[in-house]
Amino acid sequence: MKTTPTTFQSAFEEDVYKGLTSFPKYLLSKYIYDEKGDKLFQQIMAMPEYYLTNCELNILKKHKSAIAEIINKKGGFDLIELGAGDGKKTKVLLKELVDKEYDFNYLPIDISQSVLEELENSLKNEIPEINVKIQQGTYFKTLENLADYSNRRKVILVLGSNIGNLLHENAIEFLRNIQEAMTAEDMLFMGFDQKKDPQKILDAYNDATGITEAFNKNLLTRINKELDADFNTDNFIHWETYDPESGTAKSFLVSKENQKVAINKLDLEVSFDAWESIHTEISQKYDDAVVEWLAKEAGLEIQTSFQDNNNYYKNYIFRKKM
Ligand code: AVJ
Repeated sequence: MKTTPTTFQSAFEEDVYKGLTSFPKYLLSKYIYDEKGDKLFQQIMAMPEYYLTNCELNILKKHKSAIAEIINKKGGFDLIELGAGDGKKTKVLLKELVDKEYDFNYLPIDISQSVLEELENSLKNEIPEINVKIQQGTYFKTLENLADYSNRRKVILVLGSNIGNLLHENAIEFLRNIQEAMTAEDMLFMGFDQKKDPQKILDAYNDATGITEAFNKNLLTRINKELDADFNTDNFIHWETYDPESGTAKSFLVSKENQKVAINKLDLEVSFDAWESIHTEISQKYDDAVVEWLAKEAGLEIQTSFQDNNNYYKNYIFRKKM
């Protein structure tokens, strides 16, 4: 029998080892996002089936004036965006804030420095009036240091229903971290994908063109590349489920056959039974009751919310509960 190595060279190595030696097997969805994963996610956001992007864009377009008026107060503010990405949706709001001549700085935070630099450059061209200060880092680290680089009233932006990758207990912890960085005057503006026709959700996470399949399988591709492994991605199928009771969409990779995979850098051989699964991602769907509960657990309360015409998607504004 193999013993667990006591030293790993990275969190990735340790998490892959843990996930593939557990029963049932799992991998963490955050590791999908290497350079290739980032590109595949961009493609997902452009697919017609992936309704989330357009819903949120439409909400911002339709309600930009009302949103801008709510977040502006005397004395100006810092608009801090967690996971800024290409800023396509944010730019709608930024333009509105500039048109209204509000006094604000834009502080986008992202894990990827190159994404941030691209965003900064595109803003220089498209909305040169904005005062931008990019910040590379993870959500948690930057939240801890928020006070160091923002000394004005804070409006924190988290778009894209990114919270949906977190189990409720972790979502509460994430919200609690934000709440602790907030004062009574600060606001949190956040997108939550809503419960809806289960078929609509399944189609968004299992497109016929196979982009989501490639996105999910990028976990295996990345392990092959970085950990010298020999996964044959054709030996796995992408499988999506949605439980309308819990509102949880779950992604799996399912082994089509009995097979062994060598992960040389971990000195590990992983055996798969035919039809054994690897759980890879959750994409949680919400309703008002669940969002209210998450907020309450994190010491926040909902000030107001905005939705699209179909009620597929909602953006909530939270305040710190005093
Ligand atoms: C980036 C977490 C919002 O769960 O909808 C898209 C990631 N996974 N298609 C989501 C994703 C499969 C996405 N988030």
